Amino acid sequence: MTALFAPQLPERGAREVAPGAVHVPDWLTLEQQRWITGQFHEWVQGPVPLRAATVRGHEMSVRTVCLGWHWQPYRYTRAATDVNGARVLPFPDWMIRLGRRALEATGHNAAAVGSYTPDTALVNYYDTSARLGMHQDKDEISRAPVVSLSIGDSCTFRFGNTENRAKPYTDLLLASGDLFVFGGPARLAYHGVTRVHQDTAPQGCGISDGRINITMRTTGFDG
Ligand code: MD6
Ligand code: FE
Repeated sequence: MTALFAPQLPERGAREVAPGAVHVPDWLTLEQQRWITGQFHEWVQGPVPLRAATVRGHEMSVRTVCLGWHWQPYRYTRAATDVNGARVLPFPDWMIRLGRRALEATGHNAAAVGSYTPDTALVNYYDTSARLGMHQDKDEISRAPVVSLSIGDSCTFRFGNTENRAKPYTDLLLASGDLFVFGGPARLAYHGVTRVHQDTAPQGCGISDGRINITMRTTGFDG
């Protein structure tokens, strides 16, 4: 692979945390954050509600609503057969465009940007006590980058290695409006959320309590 930043200049403030993993603080404006939060309030109206998935007998503290494809441990389906059986909302076109801009902002080349067609979004809601254990995102067939957007309270995000949940890892703050992209050699890195920082959501982001995180992905599935 050629250097990630070779073909074009990354956004100001972009930081490559590890090869293929790029953090862009303050990528979304407050107005964009507010608009996306408005969409979130519509998505949770259904047909599939926010729900805490059960993983190996334990309910997750994070609650999720999906677009395009429904994620359930550890597979994707069109219908939320582990919730209420309803088909999830379609993946919105604006999110494909936003995903492409996210790849552009993190130094991906024009071919990667133009062909990026995410088809699922996992939209997570964290209250201030929610956590997300170290995991790999590997239920997708495609290894196209994962684009992550954060809105609301900031969190401590633990970005690890591709071998196991243990060290070495890097803890960083993901704040409201931040972009994080996992691609290339970082695509299968372990990562998690160790804590959410209460009362840190900026005025005007659309949410005053808790944290919204959107990860868009390409499943690689048809139909
Ligand atoms: C979160 N994010 O930030 C959870 N996965 O709340 C993820 O699990 C994640 O941020 C893959 C790539 C980026 C992410
Ligand atoms: Fe993940």
